[in-house]
Amino acid sequence: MIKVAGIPALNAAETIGPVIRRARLYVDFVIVVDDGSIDETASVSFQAGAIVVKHKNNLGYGAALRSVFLAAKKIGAEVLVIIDSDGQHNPDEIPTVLKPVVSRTADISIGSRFLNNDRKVPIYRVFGIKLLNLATVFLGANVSDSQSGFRAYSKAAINQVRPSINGMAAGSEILIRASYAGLQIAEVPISCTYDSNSSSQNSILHGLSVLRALFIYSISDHENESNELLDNSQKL
Ligand SMILES: Nc1nc2c(ncn2[C@@H]2O[C@H](COP(=O)(O)OP(=O)(O)O)[C@@H](O)[C@H]2O)c(=O)[nH]1
Ligand SMILES: [Mg+2]
Repeated sequence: MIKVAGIPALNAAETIGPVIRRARLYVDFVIVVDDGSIDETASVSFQAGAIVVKHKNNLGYGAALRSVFLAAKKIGAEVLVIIDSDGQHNPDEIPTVLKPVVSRTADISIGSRFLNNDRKVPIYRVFGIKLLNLATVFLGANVSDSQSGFRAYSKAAINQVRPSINGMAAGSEILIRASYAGLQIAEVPISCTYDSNSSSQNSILHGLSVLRALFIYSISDHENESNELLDNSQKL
């Protein structure tokens, strides 16, 4: 079974090296999508042993995920685990997150920050995440951590649920699409650390932009979507 890790990254040169090196212990290939970074993210990633896909400009987290999915498909990934570039996730938990997908009990496995008792999520974030969970549930996917970046996908999920949203709301969009496609979603407990460098944006603005994108997604017409997605991906 070909296992691949994918890391969407923006200006992560200081943190991504150890994430890649540790992730390589658990997967066959690591793909980094450097989304228009202005630092050494690409060269640090290459030196750490990753396959590097570069976007000329910053297109957003969802666009980077789309490129991860495309690259994973090209190299024949049978399972794909996505992990953040900023060191907030523990790569030693990759086997835990992969397990439901590897054992074929689910097509998507979410590493949830809300399933263990010693969670360290700051309280204002808990509020925001719960609100975004509600929006995601409302649109069809009922999970405890709709905003987690630490997830695993089966081959069916890689092929069927490529996101159309370019920004952070792509995480929710994938779950909504997966639910509609009848894919099974599982959640497993993960740890997650927080420090002053753990966020690239103000969390209130981040939350509001996700809500806004989900609202626009919910009222937009999803007919001919697969064609649009193909067009988008060719532009990358
Ligand atoms: N490719 C890409 N990755 C991004 C972008 N913004 C954030 N990320 C990555 O997505 C992950 C989560 O972003 P972060 O800002 O840390 O979110 P938070 O931890 O939920 O506040 C990190 O690994 C970032 O490097 C972006 O515009 N493009
Ligand atoms: Mg972060």
